[in-house]
Amino acid sequence: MSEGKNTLWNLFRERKLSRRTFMKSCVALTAILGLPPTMLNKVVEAAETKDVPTVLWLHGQECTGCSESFLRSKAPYATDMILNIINLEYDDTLDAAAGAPLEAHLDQVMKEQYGKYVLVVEGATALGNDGTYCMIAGKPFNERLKQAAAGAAFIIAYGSCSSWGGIQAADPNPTDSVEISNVIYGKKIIRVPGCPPIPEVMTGTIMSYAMFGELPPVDDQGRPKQFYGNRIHDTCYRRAFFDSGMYVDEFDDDASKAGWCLYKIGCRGPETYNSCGNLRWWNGLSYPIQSGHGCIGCSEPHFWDNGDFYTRLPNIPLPGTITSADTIGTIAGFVATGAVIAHGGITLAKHKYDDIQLEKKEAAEAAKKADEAKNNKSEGGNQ
Ligand code: FSX
Ligand code: SF4
Ligand code: F3S
Repeated sequence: MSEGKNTLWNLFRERKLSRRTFMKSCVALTAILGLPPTMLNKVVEAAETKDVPTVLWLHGQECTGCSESFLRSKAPYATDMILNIINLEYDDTLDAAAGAPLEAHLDQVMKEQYGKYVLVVEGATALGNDGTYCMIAGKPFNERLKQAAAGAAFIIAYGSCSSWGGIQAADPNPTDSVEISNVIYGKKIIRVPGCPPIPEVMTGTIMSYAMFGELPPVDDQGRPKQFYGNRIHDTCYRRAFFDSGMYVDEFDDDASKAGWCLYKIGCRGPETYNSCGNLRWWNGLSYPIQSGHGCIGCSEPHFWDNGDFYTRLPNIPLPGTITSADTIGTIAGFVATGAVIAHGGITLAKHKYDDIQLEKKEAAEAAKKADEAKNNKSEGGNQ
């Protein structure tokens, strides 16, 4: 593949896709690269002149939820990404081919594109019993992983399993499973953790390399800063309730129906770094907290072993105070919300909460009246 031949624009033309479709993909790419709209021209120029990257995608110990998440990405659509935007040469989960011919193809691409391809790895790798707990095409996955890593330009650990070991490395870790960085040396590994991760983060990382020859800036854990710079708690739309001491005490209680903060039923948002509150899933449709469940910290190292998912984090202080959420929650429980209702969002939720209480009271009164009427009637009938 020579420089400039296998460009995004050429691929679109070969597939008889219109300039309009090409431009729409460039707009989507500009957004996932986190660039302002004014940079669209630069993205278009790069898409017309730079070769699309060859990607090899390996699967180790995992549930394949990461691919499930990726396949539902909409900005850009996963089909666009796989068919038009990257040159996906191997993915043993998605490929129609299988067995020896597919493995031979992988060998060929690794040889021909040595030093140039992007390696995406889903899942952890097993060291126990000489790696035989995870076999791919008759060989320990661990061997295939090291072989593919040797010729990669860089590696993306896609998901918490390849990033941190994930569920199979959780106590008691019967297969001696480890994160991929434990067996790969001297290579740049970008971590895109989450169980599953947000697909646009990986797309953005690959395309930033493809378009501008640069990887995005990463934090000290190797995660793209742009996507892992904030806590879930910092972008949470329920945050005003946390700050005001308005908490759900148990699933399905009235506070839960009114959308209050989930901290007390185990939300780990205050200690978890990810972009769920901004990007969400399925084209921005939802994420765990929006569905009524606390964040379980799925992008953090060893989150399966970090304690019970439904026990609250201890002593998380409120912003600018030394008061913990527990203290203010207790106060709020008794004092209700004189100062609290100044906040517009809170006021609405308080009204909603009050409405629920009123409805309950009215229903109880109606039931009581109905009972009384029934009793009066039967007493009358007995006379
Ligand atoms: Fe792990 Fe991914 Fe969780 Fe599952 O590939 S990060 S168990 S969503 O599938 O590896
Ligand atoms: Fe949101 Fe959880 Fe923080 Fe509450 S504790 S504001 S639900 S992230
Ligand atoms: Fe995971 Fe928490 Fe986001 S559980 S999906 S990091 S809200």
